[in-house]
Amino acid sequence: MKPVIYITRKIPEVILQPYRDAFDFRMWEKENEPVPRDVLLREIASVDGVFCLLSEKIDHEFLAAAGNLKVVANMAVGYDNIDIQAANEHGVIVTNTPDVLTETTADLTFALMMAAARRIVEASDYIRDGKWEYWTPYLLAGSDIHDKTIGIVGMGRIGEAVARRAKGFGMSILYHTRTRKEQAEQELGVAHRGFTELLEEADFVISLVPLNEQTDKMFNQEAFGNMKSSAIFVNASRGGVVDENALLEALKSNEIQGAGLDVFANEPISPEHPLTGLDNVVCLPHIGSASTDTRTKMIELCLDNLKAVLNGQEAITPVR
Ligand code: 8YV
Repeated sequence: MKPVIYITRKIPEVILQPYRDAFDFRMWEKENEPVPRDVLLREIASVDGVFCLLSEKIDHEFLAAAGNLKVVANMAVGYDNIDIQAANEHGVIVTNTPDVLTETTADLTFALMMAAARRIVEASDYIRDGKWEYWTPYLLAGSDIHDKTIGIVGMGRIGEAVARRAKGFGMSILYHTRTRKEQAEQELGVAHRGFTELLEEADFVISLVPLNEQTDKMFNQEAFGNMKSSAIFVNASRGGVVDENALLEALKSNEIQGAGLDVFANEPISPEHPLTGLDNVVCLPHIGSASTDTRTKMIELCLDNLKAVLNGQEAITPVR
């Protein structure tokens, strides 16, 4: 009997095909709709492995409902949807998808920063809305990126990849992490700062920290108050690291100049979300790693992790 894997969203058959010798798959067949919790809890009762997305909460309730479960492969580098301690207690191995998405997510982070700085979305809408009647000297004038200071909060793999891009743009690069990254300092010429100092000095503040107890709402009223009034805040990690009410107030009162947001505290957001109503904010639907190639690599890494663990080998990218 082959191990049974439950997949919580529709995955193209062409990707699953090479793994069909190894597994029996059960899948939630809808691409655009998350599996309802009661269906999920029922489905996992007799499976060996689960392939899930961030929208699935892997907690005590889930783990108790999954009798034979040995491994959960999360299709994301972040795993704040998973209670790792609970998984450990249940003897369930958890894997994530680092590395394969680093460059793609850094591309998007940089694009979001540039879009917010140069008002790309606003400018595109300007034409679509039929507003472009004549040219004026300061028409849709934004902020320069070259020669400015970028402050990266969270200097992991994606942070370093953003720093490499910033270097190419001639930016000064500051970073904040709890422990200094001396190798990155030498290789990329980045300079470490305390959180407050970074906020005070940076023209662009980029959040790339994972969400955990220490980072929960770390970008709060005080943090936005410490930023320059010309600062642009970019969040490409998790919405939970931001106090969204404080961000909204900072943007409305011009305490900061703009924001680029790929992530929100409660996703998905609707057009009624107050942050979507501001011209100085670019909002994206959590597409950091969303290139076709990278998403395929992420799916394959999940399947390879499931295969390794269920064959009795070490997981390729375990979370501990
Ligand atoms: C995921 C992400 O693609 O990797 C992460 O942590 O946030 C994204 O890259 C997305 O969350 C799908 O699960």
